[in-house]
Amino acid sequence: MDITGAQLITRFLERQGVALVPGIPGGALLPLYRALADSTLTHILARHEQGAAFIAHGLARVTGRAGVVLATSGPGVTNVVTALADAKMDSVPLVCIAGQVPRKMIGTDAFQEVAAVPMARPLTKAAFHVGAASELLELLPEAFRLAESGRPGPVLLDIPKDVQTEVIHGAWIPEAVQPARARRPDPALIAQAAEMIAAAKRPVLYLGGGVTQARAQAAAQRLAERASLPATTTLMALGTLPPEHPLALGMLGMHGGRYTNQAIEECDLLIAIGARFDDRATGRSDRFAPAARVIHIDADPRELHKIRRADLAICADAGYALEALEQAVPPVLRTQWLERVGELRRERPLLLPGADDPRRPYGLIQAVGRIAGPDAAITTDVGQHQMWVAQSYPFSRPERWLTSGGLGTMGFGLPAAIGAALALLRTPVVCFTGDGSLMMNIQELATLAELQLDVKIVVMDNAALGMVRQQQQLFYQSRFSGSLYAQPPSLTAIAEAFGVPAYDLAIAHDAERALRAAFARPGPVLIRAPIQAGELVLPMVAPGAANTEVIH
Ligand SMILES: Cc1ncc(C[n+]2csc(CCOP(=O)(O)OP(=O)(O)O)c2C)c(N)n1
Ligand SMILES: [Mg+2]
Repeated sequence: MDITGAQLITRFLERQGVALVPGIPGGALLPLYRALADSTLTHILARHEQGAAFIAHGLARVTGRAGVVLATSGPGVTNVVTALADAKMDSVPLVCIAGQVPRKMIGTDAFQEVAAVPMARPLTKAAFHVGAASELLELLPEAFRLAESGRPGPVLLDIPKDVQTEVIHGAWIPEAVQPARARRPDPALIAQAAEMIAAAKRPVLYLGGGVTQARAQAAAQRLAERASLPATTTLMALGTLPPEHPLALGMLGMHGGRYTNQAIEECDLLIAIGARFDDRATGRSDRFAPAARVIHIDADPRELHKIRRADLAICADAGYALEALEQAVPPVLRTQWLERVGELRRERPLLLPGADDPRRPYGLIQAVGRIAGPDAAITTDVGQHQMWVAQSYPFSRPERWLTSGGLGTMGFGLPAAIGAALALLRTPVVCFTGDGSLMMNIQELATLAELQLDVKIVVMDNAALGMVRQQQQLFYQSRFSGSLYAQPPSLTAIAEAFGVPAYDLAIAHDAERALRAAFARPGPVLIRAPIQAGELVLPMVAPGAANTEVIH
């Protein structure tokens, strides 16, 4: 078979089961867009490449399979960089297909030439320059294999325009690749871990995004129940034990409950699974879980001993490891420790002031939780609203909770919600955002209006970069520098101009009824919820402090 590089790309994507490809065309990618027009793939025309890439995040984070994003050379691919870095931090499988100037022009500062591979290399699992169309036969499946296997992550393919038009004689369409999970755990190490768990008096399970990635929620719950292990989750794993679960300790770290951080302070064994001891979770790491021995299980060997020396380190897929541990640990009751945890919960509860008032942050979030129901997918942007949601939303499906955890990228929420809604047709999708963050990819309202997806955008509008304002209030003598908007625009008018109907809770007599009305309306809706600029996210551990030195 004789086909061009561009045709090979689209034929392979079809075979790989990729149905949706967000992107934006440009000169260096036009041969691929020509082939796309003849394919069964559906192109999602975003309005900014970062938006396209975060739509791919939404697809990938919800389905667990690689999202694909198309970007042209030069500014197209530089616009994608933030989303690649975000995917690396949060272990999201992503394949970026980027155009490049024709081979003979590389190195001449040609129009829209950027050295994409060296730029992307530190931010990706792998970045490949495709030097000839025939190399695609290997590199296309390799890109997907790398993106989806072990600890997932982003991969970049840099494909010159003339490689896209080059004919490959005697070509074939490579077989689709299946994700290869990380290895099974060594049984001898699992036996050791089970012994340590059985011997522990005050163990705590510390579950991270790797558990979500492995879709191992049920195994995590079973292990916790069998061995009576109170379990804390990182931001990335919220919902693994829903808040009402008796063993759920909630989120740890900078904005975690005081009882949660105190339980970790007192634990004698910390069992970290698919978690990477991120500084937002651990606080000052040399004072994190000071009395504990540590078992650390992770798919990525580079995470083991990286921040905290583990007493027992196991390189394995979180799901396999949880299942093996469940088989290996003896059932125990641990009455004393669970009583102590109950006491901490009563003495140092996570307070949610205003939880019954839908005009205040926690009350708004809880009202949305009641209306959206347990199957909804939730995205956020970055800031106070993100942490209020993390603290108080009734999460029960971790794979439907999408937030930019490691990189903390403002602008993530709206495009990620579009991606989630494309993946989960007929499931409600809620994007909690801030007035600052929404502005960073607001152009994707046009994409959303065009697609008419069931995305409800809840903008918590405090006319401020609230999280920055909060830190300035708490740590910089309330000198508000660059964190307050002097002339906030009308977000409802902007939404309507894009073709997205808008509701303003500022003019609603009954906020919860207005919310219900907005959610009942099919298709996209933006809901503006005014929030007092002085509302704080508490508790808070100062950056660099120990988790027990907390402002509350
Ligand atoms: C791209 C980007 N730039 C800057 C920051 C730093 N930052 C973190 S939170 C925040 C404020 C976010 O404001 P908003 O979206 O309105 O949320 P709020 O905190 O007010 O709820 C800023 C500027 C960031 N996280 N991402
Ligand atoms: Mg704000």
